[in-house]
Amino acid sequence: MTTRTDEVRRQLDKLKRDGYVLVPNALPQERVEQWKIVLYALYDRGAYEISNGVGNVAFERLLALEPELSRELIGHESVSPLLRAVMGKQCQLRSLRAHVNPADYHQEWHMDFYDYYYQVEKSDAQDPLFGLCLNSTFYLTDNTPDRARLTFVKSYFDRPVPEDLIPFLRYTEDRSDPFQVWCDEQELEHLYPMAGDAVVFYSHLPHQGAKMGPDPEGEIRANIVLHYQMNPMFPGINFVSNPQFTLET
Ligand SMILES: O=C(O)CCC(=O)C(=O)O
Ligand SMILES: [Fe+2]
Repeated sequence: MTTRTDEVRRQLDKLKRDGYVLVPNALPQERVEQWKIVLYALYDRGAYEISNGVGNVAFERLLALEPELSRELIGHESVSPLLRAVMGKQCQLRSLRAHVNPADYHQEWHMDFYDYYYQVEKSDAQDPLFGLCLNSTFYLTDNTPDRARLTFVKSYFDRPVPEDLIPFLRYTEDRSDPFQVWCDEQELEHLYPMAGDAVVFYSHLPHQGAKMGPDPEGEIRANIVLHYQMNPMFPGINFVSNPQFTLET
């Protein structure tokens, strides 16, 4: 019999080895259905912040619009052992955003944390802290191999992409852009998260979502992405002043 502890250990091993792991059955179907109703209604009303050329439509304000549903996803029990193992008490929510893909969808190869390897230069500091981010992406529709996928470039968990590609680490719809071509040529791993599954991964890994054809009726491809960042000065750290008033003000 595989216990929950065995399962978490296996997931953590995979996360440590490759930088990504699929967490099956993270959300019950009932919750998946609730979220789909919310997102499809927002989409029908045109209440989204982004609609881009690769087919992603994004909702950025769910914390305000759906506080109860959103709150439950923050440090959700299905992914919290993984977040806890990597970030411990330094784990802080950075952003929560959902996507639907109503039309053709072939995402640009990207990292969510493009600047992970370039933080020293970007911060222009003598002793910068090195930030680290994790994604927990919850899928609301089935990504079966004939229908859709999430793909990672393998073996780039602990090394940067070749230096000559740095200028091309940005949003583009041009499939012949050098970073796009380079990713296509690497060893890849396709994940097929089903409705209710989550994928936890380091945000600096190159990845790409896609769908193959039209969605089944009433099943627009959808997901919710929570980014977490390391906060070394988390509120529980002992310091002479309390930052809360200042942060909120
Ligand atoms: O599955 C997808 O559409 C891509 C998801 C993604 O880019 C992310 O979770 O950061
Ligand atoms: Fe992403």
